[in-house]
Amino acid sequence: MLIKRVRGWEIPERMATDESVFLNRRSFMAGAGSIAAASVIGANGLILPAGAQETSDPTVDLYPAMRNGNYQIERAITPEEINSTYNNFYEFGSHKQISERAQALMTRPWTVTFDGEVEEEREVDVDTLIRAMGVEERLYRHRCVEAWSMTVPWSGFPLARLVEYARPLSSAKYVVMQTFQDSDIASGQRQFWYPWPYTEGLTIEEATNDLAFMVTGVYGRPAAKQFGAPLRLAVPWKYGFKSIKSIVRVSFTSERPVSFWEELNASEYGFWANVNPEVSHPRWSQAQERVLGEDRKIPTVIYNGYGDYVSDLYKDIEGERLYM
Ligand SMILES: Nc1nc2c(c(=O)[nH]1)N[C@H]1C(S)=C(S)[C@@H](COP(=O)(O)O)O[C@H]1N2
Ligand SMILES: [Mo]
Repeated sequence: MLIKRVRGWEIPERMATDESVFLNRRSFMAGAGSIAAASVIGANGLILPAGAQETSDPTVDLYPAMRNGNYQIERAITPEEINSTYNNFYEFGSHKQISERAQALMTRPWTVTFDGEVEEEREVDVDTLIRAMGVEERLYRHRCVEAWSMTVPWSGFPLARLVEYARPLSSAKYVVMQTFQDSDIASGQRQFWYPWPYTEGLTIEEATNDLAFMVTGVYGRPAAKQFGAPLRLAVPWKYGFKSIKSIVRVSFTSERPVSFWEELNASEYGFWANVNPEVSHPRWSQAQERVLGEDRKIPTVIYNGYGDYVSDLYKDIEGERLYM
């Protein structure tokens, strides 16, 4: 039973029609009450179009942030209208049209807990954290394991800066992040067969690589909720599921964590999940990707084109399952 129900996950839509229709209807029924209550009323009482920002974001003055020219790319930025209405955020449903439902997420006040193998455990208000870290803009590619891709102008700060701020002990080998858990607003979390809360992890070496980025904004403004406000990860050399959204906890461990996907189906989703066109997913090829908003496919590139930044991270562990 379990196996049958989870088959709709992360398989291309054309292969998933039956399960996803079934799941959508069920989770829509479950979530309908909270959508009506919270989706479209802004903090100022105005009715907002789906995906609009609350004008009250306390960090709004930090945007648009200065673009970091080291991360330019030769690809068109995915149009915001498309990107903000085609999202993976299973907390709000196991399909792509979750943007309206995600407006139920209350992103302020928001605290982030730092714990595990750190000098001192602490809880920090997200706005205090964002101001302490500062914000810049970077253009990054994003390659979902489902073989679609996009190009996004993220704003945020290097994860390395956050690791330094957290002051991990030298025994810490991994950084583990977790998403909020609240099934009253996130109807997907009532789907009990998923191992909530969403959990992801990186080695400290990966987390302190220049490319690893904590996202606070998109398209020159604070991030809309469906993108994983107020704090999400972007690790563009890995499949998209590593880029965990709406983070409430950052822990440091000496043992490798088991992430949400790995827990669900370790034969298809592993810890490393580096993009590699030559290593197929058990159920489909990873050789090409569908460009979101464009009617074409392009070849996928090893490490999603970021090999110059990250290939050294893996040179001594080539025996591991690096590409799944
Ligand atoms: N908490 C959480 N984070 C998540 C997901 C999710 O379902 N829940 N989906 C992941 C996947 S599979 C992808 S492709 C990206 C999608 O990001 P986007 O919606 O901004 O395109 O978010 C990732 N982060
Ligand atoms: Mo994904």
